[in-house]
Amino acid sequence: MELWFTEKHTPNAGLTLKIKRTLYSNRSEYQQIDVLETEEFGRLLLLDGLVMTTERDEAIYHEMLVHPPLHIHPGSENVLIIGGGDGGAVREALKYPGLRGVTLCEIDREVVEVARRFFPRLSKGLDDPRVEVVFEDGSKILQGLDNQLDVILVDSTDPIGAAKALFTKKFYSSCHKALKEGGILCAQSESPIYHTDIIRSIKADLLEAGFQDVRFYTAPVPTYPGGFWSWVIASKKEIKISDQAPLPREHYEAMYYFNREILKAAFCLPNFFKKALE
Ligand code: AG3
Repeated sequence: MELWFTEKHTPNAGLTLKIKRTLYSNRSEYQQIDVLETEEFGRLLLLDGLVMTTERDEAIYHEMLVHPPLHIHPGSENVLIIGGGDGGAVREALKYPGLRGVTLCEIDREVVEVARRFFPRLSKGLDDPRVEVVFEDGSKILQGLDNQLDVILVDSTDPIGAAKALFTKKFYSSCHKALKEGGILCAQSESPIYHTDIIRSIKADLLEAGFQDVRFYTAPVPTYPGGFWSWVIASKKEIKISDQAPLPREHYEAMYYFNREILKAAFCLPNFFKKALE
């Protein structure tokens, strides 16, 4: 018997993967969590039936969530990651020698436990002494923070359920307040193929929340809707893509997707995306 998993991206299209076996399946306090072993993409993490990450293409997503912002704001000392309980974003952030501390704020303790058990390549950074893991609602952790953070990274699910609050003007305003003068926010911002309405409202809300410069960039993520993904950087001052190389050379060589040419190229948007943002 053959087992196949499908995530529907619209009522009429989706991604289908052949499954070897189910490794984990449980309803946590917040969501349904499943880990499946696929033929093509290695282990697959699902939250509420949506693809969060796979062993084969996670590096593209996590490198592209972390390195563009940390190259645009080199010298960052502290990073707050909201969501991202699998640890992939933490792993990438730890590559910066100047970094003093990373706080991971994940709402669901069970996601971190599952990542530690089934995705050691992603979660390995969580035990680093520079990392603090906090189990809290990402929209609440910013309360009371004022002018304190260099970088906030939002590694959320789609804007449904618990993550909905992370796509609001209110949340962006508390990020703006929590960030230092030159601080930046970088968030995953869904698929340019299917979610241009969401992308447009992210842009409008970030500008209304007070950010001076808001720019999107893209990369392919084969297992996400449309196979093509976007991220947004919001800055309190003009975004400048510097020529600095803040990482030790061996990290650039070992990366799967990111390099300094990609850093510039990723901000060049296709016409349909530019028009959607007008
Ligand atoms: N964060 C982005 C997941 C969005 C995917 N959406 C979907 N499959 N419908 C994933 C967390 C990885 N650290």
